[in-house]
Parts: sequence; C-alpha cells; structure tokens
Amino acid sequence: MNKPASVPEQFDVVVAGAGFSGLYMLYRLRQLGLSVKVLESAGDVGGTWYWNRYPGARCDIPTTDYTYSFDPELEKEWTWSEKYATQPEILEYLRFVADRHGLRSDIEFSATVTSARWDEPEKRWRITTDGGQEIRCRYYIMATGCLSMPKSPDIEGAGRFAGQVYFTSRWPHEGVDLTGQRVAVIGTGSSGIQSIPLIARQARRLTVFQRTPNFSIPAHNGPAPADRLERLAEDRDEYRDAARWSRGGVPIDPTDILGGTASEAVRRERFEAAWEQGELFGILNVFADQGVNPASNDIVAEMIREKIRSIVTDPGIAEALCPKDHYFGTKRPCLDTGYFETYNLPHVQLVDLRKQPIVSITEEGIETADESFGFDAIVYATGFDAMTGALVAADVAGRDGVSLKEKWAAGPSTYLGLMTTGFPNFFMLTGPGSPSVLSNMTVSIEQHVDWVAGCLENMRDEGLETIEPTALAEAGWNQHVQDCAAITLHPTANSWYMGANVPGKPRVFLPYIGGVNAYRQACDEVAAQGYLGFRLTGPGEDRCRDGVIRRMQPDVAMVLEFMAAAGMPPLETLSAADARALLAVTAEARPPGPEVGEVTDGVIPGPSGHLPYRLYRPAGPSEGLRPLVVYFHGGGWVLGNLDSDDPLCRDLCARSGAVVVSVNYRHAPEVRFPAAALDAFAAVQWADANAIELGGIPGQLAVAGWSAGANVAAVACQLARGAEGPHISGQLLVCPVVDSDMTRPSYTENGDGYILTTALMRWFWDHYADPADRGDPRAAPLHGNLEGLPEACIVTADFDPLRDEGVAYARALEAAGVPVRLVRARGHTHTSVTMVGVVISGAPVRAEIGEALGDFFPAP
Ligand code: N01
Repeated sequence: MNKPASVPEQFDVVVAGAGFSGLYMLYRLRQLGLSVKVLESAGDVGGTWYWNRYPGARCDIPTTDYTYSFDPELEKEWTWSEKYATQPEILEYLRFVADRHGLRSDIEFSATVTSARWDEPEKRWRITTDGGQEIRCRYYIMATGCLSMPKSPDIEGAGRFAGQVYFTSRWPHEGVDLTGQRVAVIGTGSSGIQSIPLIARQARRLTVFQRTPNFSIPAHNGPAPADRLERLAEDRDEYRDAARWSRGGVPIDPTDILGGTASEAVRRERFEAAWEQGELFGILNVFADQGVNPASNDIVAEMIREKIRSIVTDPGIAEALCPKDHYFGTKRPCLDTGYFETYNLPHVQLVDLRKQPIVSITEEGIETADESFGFDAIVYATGFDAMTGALVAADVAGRDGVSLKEKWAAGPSTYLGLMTTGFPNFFMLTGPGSPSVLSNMTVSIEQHVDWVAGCLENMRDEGLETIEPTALAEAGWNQHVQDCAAITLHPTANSWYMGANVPGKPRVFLPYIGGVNAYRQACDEVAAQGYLGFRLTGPGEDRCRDGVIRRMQPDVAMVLEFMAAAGMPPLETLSAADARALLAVTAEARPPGPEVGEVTDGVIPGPSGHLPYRLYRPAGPSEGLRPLVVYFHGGGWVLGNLDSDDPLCRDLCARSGAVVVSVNYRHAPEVRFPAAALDAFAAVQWADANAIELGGIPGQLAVAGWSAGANVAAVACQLARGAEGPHISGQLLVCPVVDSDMTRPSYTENGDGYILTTALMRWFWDHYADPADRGDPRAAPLHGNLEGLPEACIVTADFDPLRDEGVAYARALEAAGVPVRLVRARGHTHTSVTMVGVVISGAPVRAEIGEALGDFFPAP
C-alpha cells in the first residue's frame, strides 16, 4: 500500500494499464517529452497476458503479426518460438520490451485507479488510487484492455461450492495441479476451448458444461508460418505497412469469390486450405460474402460441422458440439489444439446445458435439471464484460460530474472509439467503436497510440489545453459504427460483441467492423482536417471544425469505389446508344432480385404505337385480385428499359404484395418531351381499364417510378387529376426529377462523384426537352397545380443531386393539402437504394417503401 500523499503529484499524462497498449503509450509520450505516470493494478507489466495464465493460453494471431512493429531493432532481437506463442512467452516478451526501453521507472504496479474526476476550472484530471494517492494530470488515458473485466458468475449458488474455484481470467500464478481430480469447466469460448484439452490431461474426470457450442478450427501450431517469415525477411516495412492497411491487421489476400456462385470444387478447396492453414483471418476469408450472406455463411459453417462430426466418434456428442444457433464468425471463432478430440477420451464428459440447464452450484458440485455432479474443482471460463466493462467500472466522471457509466447507460457512445463528449482530455485505447477485438490487437493498439500521441503533440505545438469531441461528430460516428454492423450477420448473434453475454447489458454492437484500413483512413482524415469534430481550447482560443467524418452507408461507399476502379467512362461522354449498351452489360452482372409468383411480358396500346410491359404477380394463390401498381423505370428519359429495373420491380412486388406492371415508355433523344409523360399517362389509363385482366382490384391503382420514371409517374398523376380520371390511390416517387433547376444545394454538394452527376443530368435534360419546355409541368411537375393529387411517398437520398427537389416536391404537395410520407435514404446515392441484392443497406429503405405502397390501399 502506498501512503497517502499530502500534495497531489502532477503529471502531464496518467495512463491506466501496462499491457500492450499502456507500454507503447508510455514509450510514445516519453518521446514527446511529456511527464507520465502509468498506474497498473497488477504486480507486473502484461495486462491480459499477466492475468490469463490458464493452461493452454496462447495468442490466436500468428506471432509474426502479434507483435510490436514500432521498433525494428526489437524485432531483430526477439524471436518467437512458435506460430502461436504461449502466455508465458508473450508475458516474457512484454517484460523484455519494458526493460529494453526502461519503461518500468514510470510505472507504478499494484496501483488501481479508483476514481478519475475532471476539474473544469483547473482543466485537469484528478486521479485517485486504491493506495490513497491523488494525482493531477492534463490528460487521462485508459489503456485497460477490451477483455479485462471478468464477468461475474451469474449462476445460482456460485460461492457455495466447498472445493477449489478457478477463473481462467484470474489463474493462480503458482499454477494449479489438477492431477487425479474431478474437474468441471463451465464455458466453451476461447478460454474454455484452449484449456479443456490440457485440463483433461491432468484430471481424473473432466466434465464440460457447454451452453453454446462454438466454432473452432485447429491452430496447427508449430513454427511461425514460412510464407509470412519470408515476406518479413524480404521487406519488413512493406509487410508491416500491408498489415496496417489490411482489413484485420494481418496481411492476407482478400478473396472476391462468392459462396453462392463458387463451384463445389472451389468451395471445398478454399475451405480445406483455410482449415489446414489454421489462421483466423483465413477461415473468415473463404468467401468474400460469408460475413453478410447467410447462404454463403452456411456453406462454411456446414463444412466445419462436417469436420467436428469426423473428429468426434460419438455421433450424439458430435452433434451437441456442432454450433447451429449463430452464423460462423458472428461469435469470435476459436483456434484449438485437440479440442474436439478431447471428447473421445473416456474420462471426459460433455453436459449440454441447452438440454439440462444448471439449476445451482452446490457445496459438492453442480446440479443440473437432470443430474447432480460432484467435483473437487470448478473452472469458470465464462468470459468478460467486454469492451465497456473496465471503462465503466473505473468511476470516471467528466464535465458536470456525469460518469461514464451514466452516460453509457444505453450503450457506449464514442467518437472513433477514442474519446467521448463531456470527458475532455480523456482517451480510450481500443475503445468501443474502434476495430480492436475484430482485428489484430497489436496493430490496432499501435495505430491508436500513434494517433493519440500525434494529437497531444499537435496540441502542445499549438498551445492548446483541452480537446473533446462534439455531440454531432460523436453521434455521426456511432451511427456509422452501427451502419457498418447492420449490413453484416453479426447483430444476429448473442455474442459478447453485442454485450449479450452480460445480463442487463444494453445490446449494441461494440467494435467497429468497417476494417482496420477504413478506420485508419477515417482517423487520419479527422486529424488532417484540423481535428474535424473536435472542440479544442487554449488560452484565448476556442476552435472547432464540426462535422461528421463518415455519412455514407459503408456498402454504398464500396460500390462507388468499385465503380471508380472499374474505370467506366462517364455516360454523358457517350452517345445514347453506347450508354444504353454499357448499362445493358453491367445489368447482366447483377443479382436477379427476389423470386415472385409470376412474371409475364406483353404490350399495351400507347398514344403512338405499342409499349412493352412486364407484369409481376406476387407469390401466393394465383387466383384473387391484388392492388395494382404501374411502375416507370429510371434512366433520364434516355436510358433504361424493362430489364434495367427488373430487380427493383421484383422487390417492390414481393414487399408490397401488389401486382406491379412495369411499362417501357418512349425514349429521348429519338422521341422527345412530352412523349414519355404522355406514354405514362396512357399506360395508367390502360391499366385502370384492364385492371381485372391484369389481376388488379378495380379502383386500387397506384403509380410508382424511380428518377425520370418518378418524373413521368408524378406527371401522370397530374394529368389524371386534370382529366378527372383514372383514380390513382397513391404515387411512389423514388429520387424523382421534378424540376430542371440545378441550383439547389444538393446539386452543389452532390453534383460530382455519386454516379448521377450534374453533367449527366444536364445531358439527360438536353436529350429530353428544349430549354423552353423545361418549366412545363409535364417536364417539371413541381411547377404544376398540386391540389387534389394522390397521396405520395417520396424517397430522397442524402448524396443525390436531386435530393432537394424531392424534398421541395414533398413540401409543395403538403402545402397543397396532399398527404406525404417523406422517406430519407440516409447515406445513399441516387442509384444505391435500387441496387437490390448488392447494397444491403438499401433493404430497410425498400422495406419502408413497400410498406408505404401497401398503405396506399385499403387493408385486405
Ligand atoms: O469468453 P467467452 P472467453 N452458464 O465469452 C459460457 C479472447 N480470448 O474468455 O456462449 C453457462 O467467449 C458462454 O456461453 P454462451 C477472445 O476474443 C482470446 O472464452 O454465453 N455458461 C461461453 O461458452 C474471446 O472471444 C484467446 O452461451 C456460461 C463461455 O462461457 C474472448 O477473449 C483466448 C455462463 C464464455 O466464452 C472471450 O473468451 C481466450 C453461464 N452463466 C480469450 N456464462 C486467444 O486465443 C458464460 N458462459 C488469444
């Protein structure tokens, strides 16, 4: 115990924790010449590797990569003995690093921070420790790890057991001899899966209590991977840089092979190669889409289950060990050494808690719904209060005395996983909202530490005293973190990534799944833009460039990157014929859209010859009439046809339950304004007159369209109102063209770089209508009389030049007394919502559109 100090010590920075992140943070802060105190509750350096001493504890990232990269000399001096090093070796490494850089002199061991308070007038943190010390510091950095707070055993009767109790996360330093004992292990996550084979070697009887079977692949431990060693020897800097700019923090070649379209032979070959390789990021890279596409994921999951069945000799036990309640990768997969084989040993028993849950821990052992077990020792491998546990337990209170625990009652809220509003000068290393646990931690730790060090250096150089994220920037980042998770299968699992393992913990996806590379890019951009989204203050200074660093949906951004890389010529530089040909080729590569009941093609009489149409009938009984929707495709009156919008029409049909009739109108420049609009009106009249033949309920007719198709749909509504028929129940206008005015802010903001550009829009207008006609309501329906029009659902996209005219039309309709549902496609472009089966984040928007379509009609 340290004696209470009468005068508080003063430091520039206090760091809590002396594991991988705390040690490197100290090293960097010293380089900056700052005074630093590291407080570490353990008796030595090591963090997670100090505590987790259970038998079999190893890293699950190859040691070629699970290592510091900041010191090339260190890399020469230290050689790892294995592909996956044991806990004692990793701890030895961290001691070696601490000694090599003389770090211990600034670390106080056996000192736990009991509270941290921000002192606003002093602009300092007041830190107190369990030894009664009080320390003042400008900056407080928590380097307390993501998996450092053991979960308390939430099992009835825990504490009653009279035998020995062990936690994998707090394993006794002197070791444990379980020879000849009757041992229970509760939990089959990574800790359980690593320790069970070794405990089985000692125990007389081992009983494993499994609640959820886990996916695990053999680690194939041995010498470090030869290919990685070779690359490192060839060019260390290149290799380390590749890691920093990789998705997971380990260089791999990301595949573009999709599970659904790969042949059986390719699937098998890729899976077996990953199984043999025994690397996490290999087995997560069998198919490009296994993290987002259930069907693709099932292929990998089933192949792992096949392996389990081939290893475990008792078919009943094998089946109990096969994970079936979550997608592969949505809970952290494990690397093991002889885990499944352990269940072939006669003295090892598996108790499936799904079939016989634990009723209570007793003095003698464990009682399940079916049996009573007697034990000499119980090992809890029950996991951690991950990512937020150590942070909220630390009693950190920011401005106005609000604690982190209070602020995060509904889930963590951070900017970049680094800082949180209301807590000036408080940094978290690998906090929630950063890639951390989804990545090679050492790479993520170095990136975080470097960013924080760069930030403090900048503040010192600029004479600044405080830094704190803005509410806008933080909310934007939280949204981005959730958007990234939402397009994956991860939120479907009851995982610790979701906080689901701790009773009462809010369900929020905790880490950032956008990738180490994307994350690094975002952090770098924030700094390069003068610390975008941060408020920085100093004597006589208060500066803030507020904003959101990532507003676009992640899959939309990926599509844009892909298209930019494909190097397609801008459509407006082509002839109409060439542009049509190009779009036809790209359309062939798309997913087809959902199955519907029936698709038939036909022609209808137009004002000047026949117009082709395609009818989509929903699945279900073929007899019985449905509401009818007449749909018009997009393409700037120049491009597009029945095929171009086929996936979208299928989607609308499947979601709304309406019969959708997609009509191809005449195109410009061959036939110019107002032909398209007149065709649209004629199609609506025809559909109304032939409703029953089309399978539609007479009088239940809506119009719909996207882009220029939404333009002619809107015009058709105005013409129908003027002609006093037919009756239209509703108009669905997706990113509509309603005006030819290109001066609205959305044109300025989004006029370039988001597929539909100002130049392309000009090209469309030039092909379609003379300037003199562009104010005509049949070209620009915003200029028409809007009274008495059918109710509307208008979809606008954030990154669409047409966004503001869509909003203007919605407002004008409302002003004219027309009910309007305005759907904002957050983070989308003009085209992305329509990319069925490609842009996953468009699906919730289309679900809302489908609902709006259904609402146009009386309930069936
Ligand atoms: O913890 P876990 P862990 N009754 O939460 C079960 C890293 N790590 O310590 O899944 C009965 O994964 C629980 O069941 P369920 C790695 O990131 C890395 O093993 O909640 N059972 C589960 O089976 C890892 O993911 C390495 O239904 C209960 C197990 O206990 C993370 O740390 C090694 C229960 C907990 O599994 C956490 O791993 C070790 C209850 N009341 C850890 N409560 C490396 O290889 C919980 N369980 C580097």
